Amino acid sequence: THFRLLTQNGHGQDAEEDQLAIEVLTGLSAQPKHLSAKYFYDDTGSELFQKITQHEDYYLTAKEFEILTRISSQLAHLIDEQEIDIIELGAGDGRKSQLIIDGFLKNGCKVNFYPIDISEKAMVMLQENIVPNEKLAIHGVVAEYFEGLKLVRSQSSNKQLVLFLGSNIGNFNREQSQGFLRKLWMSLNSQDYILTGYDLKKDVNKLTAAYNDEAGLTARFNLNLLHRINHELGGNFKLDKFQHYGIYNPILGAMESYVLSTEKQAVYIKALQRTFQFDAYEAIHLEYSFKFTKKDIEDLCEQTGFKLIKNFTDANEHFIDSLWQV
Ligand code: AVI
Repeated sequence: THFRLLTQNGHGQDAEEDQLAIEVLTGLSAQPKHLSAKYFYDDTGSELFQKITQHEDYYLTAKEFEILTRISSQLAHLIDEQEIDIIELGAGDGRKSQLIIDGFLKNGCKVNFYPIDISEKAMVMLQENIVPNEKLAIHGVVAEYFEGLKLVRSQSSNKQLVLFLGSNIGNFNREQSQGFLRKLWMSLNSQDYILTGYDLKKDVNKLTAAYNDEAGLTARFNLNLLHRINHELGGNFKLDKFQHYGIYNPILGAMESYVLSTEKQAVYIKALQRTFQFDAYEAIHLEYSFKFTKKDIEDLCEQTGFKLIKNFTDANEHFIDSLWQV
């Protein structure tokens, strides 16, 4: 197996730090305060997230594993090709990708695997987890989703299967996910496929536990964003004076993550040359994790131009991987 790392010109560490600075300035000046979950995934954040996915309380990953294990050969028969590009958006550690790749390899299909992830750390973990095979070529892309997709599509003309797993789509609000899927539909060729993972609406206690795991990994994961700001922008957040708070909003149908300032305090951020005031128990909103019904998924498909081929679910119907075609 050859592993090739694709990166783009002009997109480096500096640009990313500027982006983070702008985001922090905007978000901490706003009322209510917010920061984007996109910035969770520095090296520490990516490692913490990987640990979350292996924790029992965070059932999403295990359920999707169950689904992908069951359907991997079925998928390869449904998409019966000699050669295919599998493009994964937010590939993470590659353990799920492997299941799908194996189905195609067993079916005699040559696979070009293009994992796209904003975390270089994720790409390294992935490289360690994917088993080499002579019919498999891997081209890792460290980039944001559409930047990466554009880069990949400029290099190939095979039938494409885009993977967007793990309920990554849940981190968009309803409008953003529509926009995202429409953009995806526009950038693919007729007959290409996408397989998207959706976490389903369910018992609130189950949902709440998944975002407040016993081991405190989710708390560390969220607080790590403050640590990242300290580290990269010269902030002086005291992490022990902030508290993680994860709660389900049944009107939105989303888990919401916050960090709360446990006392009145000021935080200085050197790169911004600014001090931000926090009231006691003031919140910074960090993340939405939207949850779906089957109907939500069907509507989303209809609204974004795709054709729904099949919904695959686990035995407890906690999660759906939905296969759509352009
Ligand atoms: C990556 N994403 C789908 C995760 C989620 O469930 O929203 C991120 C996460 N946040 C807290 N735990 C996991």
